[in-house]
Amino acid sequence: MKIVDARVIVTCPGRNFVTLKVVTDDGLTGVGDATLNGRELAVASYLRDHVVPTLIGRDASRIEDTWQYLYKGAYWRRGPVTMTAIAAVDTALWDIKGKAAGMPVYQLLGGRSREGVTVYGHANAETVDEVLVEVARYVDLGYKAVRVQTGVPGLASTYGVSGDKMFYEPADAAVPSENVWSTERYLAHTPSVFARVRDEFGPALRLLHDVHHRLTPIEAGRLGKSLEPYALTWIEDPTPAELQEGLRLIRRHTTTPIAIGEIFSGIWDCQQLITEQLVDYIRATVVHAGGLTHLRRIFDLAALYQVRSGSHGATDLSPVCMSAALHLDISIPNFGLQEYMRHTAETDAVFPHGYHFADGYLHPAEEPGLGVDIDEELAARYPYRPAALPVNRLEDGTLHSW
Ligand code: KDG
Ligand code: MG
Repeated sequence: MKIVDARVIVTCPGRNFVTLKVVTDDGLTGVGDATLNGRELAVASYLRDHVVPTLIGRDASRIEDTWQYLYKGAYWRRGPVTMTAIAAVDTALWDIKGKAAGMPVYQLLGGRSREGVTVYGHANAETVDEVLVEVARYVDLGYKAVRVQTGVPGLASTYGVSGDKMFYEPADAAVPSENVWSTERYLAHTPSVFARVRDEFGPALRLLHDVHHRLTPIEAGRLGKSLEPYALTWIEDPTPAELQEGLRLIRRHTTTPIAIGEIFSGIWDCQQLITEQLVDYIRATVVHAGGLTHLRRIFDLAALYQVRSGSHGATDLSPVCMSAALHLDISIPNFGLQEYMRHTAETDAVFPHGYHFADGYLHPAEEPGLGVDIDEELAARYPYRPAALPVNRLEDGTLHSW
């Protein structure tokens, strides 16, 4: 089963996606997501110029060996561009292996550990009154878990709060737009949001909140403590995590669970967070953390330390990534939650897929492989458009974490 072709497809059906399609000499094809929001063309070039030439003639069945070849062989290890490129190849090879075996990929990963993948949606609005309506909308759709974000009184705009409710898109301009941030205003406001939401929806609904890396560890400890009465499932990215030991400080001050990892590209970004039990959920995902092969390694380590998965699933991760993530989610013992931001109809048409949502759960496709493809003709109708994520400044103009 030799690789005879590998194509990098860049398309923008409403937002940019990069996809790798691998073809074998016996006519099988596999797809892998290679989208790195705001840095798409860097990964496209990495794949086209440096990876694809090494794939031609390679045995498509050798997934682990190919992973090691791309990781160790490049000399330059880790980093989001490299790990996203490796993820695309790895995902495409798992897709091919499933098709060759005549089984959905989750069967090759050990089979089902649950009936469905519990997902959470994003309720966001400028005011608390408005966000209650958004939460109700998710509850009516059957969701068991909802992430809640609101604007902050006194701030003109807040990352994570958008006009378009179901298809939220943060990469909004070719040159980054700018938001202004105030930790003082945010910490004063946020507990009142969750007091209202908990009061309105009762104890059973799982509530989550994303801090988008805005706080220092001690500020995050204060936020977690102030949210304890509202029993959140997690606060996400309370602080940037390059300094893994920084999470110890948050742990000393609050029992609110912590989820972290959507920008992680591999196991070395989180091994201390996991082995010291400094987080409760690890949010790394297939496309940015080296594919199914490497993400499973992270989740296996996490399982030893009672840390659950909570994979990133925003709109900038294509349906190819979502398809792959669901095969892992349904099979691993320590699954926690899966984020699910819906894609637009244009995106769904470019990436026909077999996974479906029902009553708060996503279900992976049952066909051989990952159960997703890219319609290359349709994709070609949507040329790349530069789009970057916003940056964030404090009120005095200091550049801040986002
Ligand atoms: O590309 C960045 C987005 O995917 C991210 O900001 C969304 O924080 C996010 C989330 O949790 O979905
Ligand atoms: Mg997030």
